Amino acid sequence: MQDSMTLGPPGKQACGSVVNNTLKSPGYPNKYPNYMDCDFQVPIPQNMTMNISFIDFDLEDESSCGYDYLKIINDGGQVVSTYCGQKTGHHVLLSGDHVVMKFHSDGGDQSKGFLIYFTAVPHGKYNHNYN
Ligand SMILES: [Ca+2]
Repeated sequence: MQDSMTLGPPGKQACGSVVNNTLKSPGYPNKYPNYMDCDFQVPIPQNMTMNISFIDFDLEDESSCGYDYLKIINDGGQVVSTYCGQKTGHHVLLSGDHVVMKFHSDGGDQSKGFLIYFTAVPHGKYNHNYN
C-alpha cells in the first residue's frame, strides 16, 4: 500500500493536511478524486477533549461504507466510527493523545467530500459522546 503521507504518482492529487484546525477532503469543495488513501493525525492538547465537527460532509453512500469512507481512529489504534453518505452537522468528541482521520475513496462515484473543524474543549464540558 502506498504511503499516504507522501505525494502519489504524477497526476494524483495530494491528501493535504490540517490547516487552521480545518481539514478538507482533497479538491474540496470540488469532488474528491478516486483511489485516495489519506491519513491525517491531529494532536489533542493535554487535558482537553477534541470536538470534531462535520461542517460539511458528503461521501459516496453505502450501507456499510464499503466504497468511500472516513474513519476516526483513537490513539489506541481503535476505529471509533466509520462515516459515509451525508453527515453534515455531525459532531464527535474524542479524548486521548491524538486522533487519526483516515479517508479512503474507491475507483467509482465521487461526492463533494468534507470540511471538518477541530476544537479543543476542556474535559467535562460535555458529559458524553454524541456520535
Ligand atoms: Ca467512490
